[in-house]
Amino acid sequence: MQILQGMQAVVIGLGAAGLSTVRHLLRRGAQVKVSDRRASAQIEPETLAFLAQAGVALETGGHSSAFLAGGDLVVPGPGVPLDVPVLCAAREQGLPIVGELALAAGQYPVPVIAVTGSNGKTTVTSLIGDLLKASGKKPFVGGNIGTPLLDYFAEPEIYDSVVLELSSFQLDLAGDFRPDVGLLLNISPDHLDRHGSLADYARAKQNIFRSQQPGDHAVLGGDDPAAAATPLNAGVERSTFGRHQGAAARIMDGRVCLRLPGVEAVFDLAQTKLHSSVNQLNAAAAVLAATLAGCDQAGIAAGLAGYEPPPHRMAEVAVIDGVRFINDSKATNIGALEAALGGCEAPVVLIAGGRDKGGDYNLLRDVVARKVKRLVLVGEAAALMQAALGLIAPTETATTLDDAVRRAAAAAVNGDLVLLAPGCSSYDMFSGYEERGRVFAECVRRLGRERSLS
Ligand code: UMA
Ligand code: ADP
Repeated sequence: MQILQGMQAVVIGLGAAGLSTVRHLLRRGAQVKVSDRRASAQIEPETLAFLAQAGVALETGGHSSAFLAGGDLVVPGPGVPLDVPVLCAAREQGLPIVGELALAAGQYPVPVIAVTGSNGKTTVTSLIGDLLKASGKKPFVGGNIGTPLLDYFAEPEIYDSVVLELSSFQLDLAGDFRPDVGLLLNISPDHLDRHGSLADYARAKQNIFRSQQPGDHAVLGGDDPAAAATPLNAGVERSTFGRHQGAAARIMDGRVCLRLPGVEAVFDLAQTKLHSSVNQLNAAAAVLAATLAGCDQAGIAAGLAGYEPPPHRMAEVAVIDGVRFINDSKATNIGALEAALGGCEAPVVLIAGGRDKGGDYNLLRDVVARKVKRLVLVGEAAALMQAALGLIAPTETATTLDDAVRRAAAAAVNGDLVLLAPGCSSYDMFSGYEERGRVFAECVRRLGRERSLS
């Protein structure tokens, strides 16, 4: 979507992405209005001062269709559901509704690598960023990972490449966005409360490839049937990663074996922090993408060796009386929980639950039967999970996370794992997965101190 001088844009949602969009539109010479459902007292004073100084009209306390008057386009933030009344009104008025990704489409003057999938996006995006840096490049790393993707345009001269983590919300409104290298890691049920069906959610994810042209690269998680079956445009170069035969980045015995036309290399993950079974997959995806983006073997090896995984993902918190306590608070959907359990070697006491996202917990029956010796449920989804899994493993319900940790510790013996992998969002009890992970770690450490005193 070309922004022309003097166009009037209406931004809906003044979060991190919305504010970045406002700044971008102003840089491009548009007139900008912004609407947020929060009361103005809840908006940061510096944001209010910036908007006033830049002459941006602000509507607070909700979105009215009257605020659309005079607008040429509407840009909702990624967290704004596409069926809210103000967007329905915009559609009725024939106003284009474009996302931040559509605004960025065709604008990055450097190679773009974009990563999506239900799980592993943040790990793969940050790892590709590290592999590029270790190869001497200067990537902008942003998108759903935290730094809004339009922030690139504030200082484009300092970057020679762009690495983006993209959510299904962002890809829903992708416009003509076209990555040079696009990655679809896997597809499992997530955000069905917003997308309505798995088919619609998968379609949003597959939008990452919709505008690709001959010579562009599509990297697919070949072990994941839904990702592997993604249709691509004619002439797009397809390659896969995983444990299957024929993968361009194949995992064998804890190593990534890379085979592309003119390139053969092996990267051993044993001495890196990417040795877990899910992180082996993430490493293979990142190595493949970085190679397609022109990194050499030495840079990739150095990047893998120095990589520090982001927190709250399969992180060991403590070992108490021979029981390992693992924080995987970021496992916020069923696919992540399944992958976390699938990679556990010891008997697991699983702490799960939180706010339900509309997925089917019956999909977990097989892995729970194989790996879980006891299930401790918390939060709003406890009853739904109990109904699906209560007959598969001995199950109990806890009132708080502290209660859950104590119950789990009581059920575990030397050699077991206590795993927090909720399979749900955290918003019923916490401000986000980070707070949930921090509280879990505090509860575990407190228990450790009490045990050492007794
Ligand atoms: N708002 C409205 N009306 C609505 C909904 C929200 O006015 O109907 C307002 C809220 O009052 C708030 C703002 O919109 O002021 C929140 O905006 P947002 O939900 O679009 O989120 P941002 O703060 O802009 O953060 C977004 C991403 N959030 C979502 O997609 C929900 C961040 O991903 C991302 O890091 C950031 O842009 C920078 O690119 C977070 C996320 O949870 C990590 N993503 C989901 C996930 O990973 O599962 C998709
Ligand atoms: P995302 O950004 O897609 O949420 P993260 O890298 O933050 O992905 O990891 C989120 C959760 O998914 C973690 O709990 C982690 O254990 C799990 N996970 C990470 N990589 C994968 C993968 N390749 N397949 C399945 N689950 C994964």
